[in-house]
Amino acid sequence: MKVIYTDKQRLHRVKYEFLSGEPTPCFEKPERADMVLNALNQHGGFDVVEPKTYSTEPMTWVHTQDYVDFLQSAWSEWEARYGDEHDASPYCFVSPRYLRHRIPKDIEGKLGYYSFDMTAAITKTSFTAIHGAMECALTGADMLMSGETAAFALCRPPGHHAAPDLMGGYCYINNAAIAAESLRRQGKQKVAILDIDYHHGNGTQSIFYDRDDVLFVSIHGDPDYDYPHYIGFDDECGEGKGEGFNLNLPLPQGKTDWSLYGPALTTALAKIAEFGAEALVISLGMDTYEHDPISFFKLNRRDYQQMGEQIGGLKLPTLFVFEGGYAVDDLGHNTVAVLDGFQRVHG
Ligand code: OKP
Ligand code: ZN
Repeated sequence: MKVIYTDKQRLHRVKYEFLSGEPTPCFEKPERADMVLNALNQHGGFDVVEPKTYSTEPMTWVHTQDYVDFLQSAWSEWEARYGDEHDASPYCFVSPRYLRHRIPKDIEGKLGYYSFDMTAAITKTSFTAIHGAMECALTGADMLMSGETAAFALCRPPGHHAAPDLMGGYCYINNAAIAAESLRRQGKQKVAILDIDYHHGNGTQSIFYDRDDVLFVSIHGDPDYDYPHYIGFDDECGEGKGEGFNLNLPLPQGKTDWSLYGPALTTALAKIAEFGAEALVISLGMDTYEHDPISFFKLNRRDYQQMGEQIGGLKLPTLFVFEGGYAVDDLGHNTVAVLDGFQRVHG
């Protein structure tokens, strides 16, 4: 299987996130991708290639132009005002209640306007990494169009929380959504996105919520108890034309092992088959692992192999797009277990 990766992703390294009121070293760090690359090399059979070059224009397929412009200029606006000592980060947000949704002129106001949490800070070189991650996903989509039956875009930073004009959850540009849209634009009539990250892919859901040509299915921790808290419930089914083309399968924190996860995956894959997908994009988050430091499912290495096998059983052209996963020591081998299981069945 071809793996698309660029060293540009290293240029995004945020210092801190704030957990329980304390600055904590950011869980989403460049070493995550290193661990995956190491495990892929150790396993063998994977061909790691550089992405092709794309302009920033595909970002506007799923994001607003003003948001893309903001991402590009945020650091220089921040630096002009605050210098380069701290990462650019919001402190205040536009609640949907009582406040006016107008774009502020000041950078601190803009950061809050375009964010839904405090985990997506911007550094001097973040945009280069964000752009590189999108290039990996687009290259993967192009590979499927030119006859590869599967590929893995090793993207960082991740993307599934990024909505049309919102960053958050370590995400800025929605790599999986852009890959799915690319497949649509190149002729795949129906594209399914299966999001198996521990956290609900709120950004991807929002992007495709009113569409019937891209099915979104997500298995994740129950948002009544977990991030992103305000979206990802099972009564969110799509709207307008998109009604019936969004499926959320929230599972309980703490007690979700394979005995609960396996049946949910079977339901998800049946929905994708019934939809008649011509291509599949997997938002591959590996934070469902039993030892993940910020998540609460109990999956293990064997389960990941099985997960891959079940996904491979759909026999669809499949692009894996990397999302979360923070148990760095095991992250690489777990990721390889999914891809290896997939290949055994899918070929
Ligand atoms: C990004 B991805 C809970 C803190 C949650 C944000 C998690 C972002 C996950 N106490 N922090 O989906 O893996
Ligand atoms: Zn996650």
